[in-house]
Amino acid sequence: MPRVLTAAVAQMGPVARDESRVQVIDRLITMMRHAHARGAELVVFPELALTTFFPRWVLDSQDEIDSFFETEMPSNETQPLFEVGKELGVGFHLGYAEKLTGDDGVTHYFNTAILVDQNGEISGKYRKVHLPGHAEPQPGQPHQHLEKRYFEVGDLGFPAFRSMDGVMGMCICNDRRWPETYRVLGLQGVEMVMLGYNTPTTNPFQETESPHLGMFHNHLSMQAGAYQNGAWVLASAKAGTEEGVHHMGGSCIISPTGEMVVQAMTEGDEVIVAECDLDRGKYIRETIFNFDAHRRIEHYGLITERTGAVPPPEK
Ligand code: CDT
Repeated sequence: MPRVLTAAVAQMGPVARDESRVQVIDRLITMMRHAHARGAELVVFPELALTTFFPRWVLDSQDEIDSFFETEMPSNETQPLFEVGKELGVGFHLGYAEKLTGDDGVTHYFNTAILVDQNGEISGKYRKVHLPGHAEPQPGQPHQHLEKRYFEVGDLGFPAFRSMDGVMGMCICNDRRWPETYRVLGLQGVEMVMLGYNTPTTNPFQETESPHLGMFHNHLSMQAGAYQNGAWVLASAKAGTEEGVHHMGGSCIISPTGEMVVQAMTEGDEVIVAECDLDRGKYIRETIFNFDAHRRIEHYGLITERTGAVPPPEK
């Protein structure tokens, strides 16, 4: 039985600071309906899809910070997206800021993504591990990137799980640049990796890099991750100029061969669709990247607890 999942990536244009959840959910539902009309059974929405990318600001009021977070999923405002998904038989990936209070009474804040199946049930959750930027504001910068201030490092690892007849995994934005992300999922046999991103076109903390490399590195990382683990990668940007900061588009669907199957052409709300054969990467995982047959972790050298780069001593 062929396992072909027709999947869409729904790129978003900017979300304004004063845009309500209801307005954003309306945009997502419109794109979900377009995706369904083109045969999609799954739609991938971006990182922090429900609000503007608030970590660009130093926010002092806890009430204001909390206003960007969801305390339940679905909530009154997000419920319609779950209902339309169920009615149409379309699953979806959604990134959002999550606030929860643990059994210990401590409040936690995560940059989170969920996968919702075609019955409107949450079938997987991931919390971002690689949080870029800083905890403290950086002086003299045109905008900040304070993910380390507003979020904790995710506590769920990189779980692969079964949903929609496939082995699914998720990561979020900066995670896509790290080979470990895909390999940890690949070691669990992942067949499809979904992710969202908010990537400023110019990184003020990386001024030695010419801007054209931004899109190259975006796609390079994901195409390598796809090929080296024989998995589909579906990536959804929040793009365009949001509250004065320009973010790259380039949302795409990449096959397990590492090939770019389809790519967004705009920096606005845009739906792209591909037929994803979940068995397409099987030959890769059984031949060139057959981990059991060829991976030689015991020969990779000494693995230490050190965290920084330590070059060998000079002769
Ligand atoms: N959202 C996110 O993770 N963005 C980062 C850019 C950080 S620039 C300090 C990314 O890797 O795309």
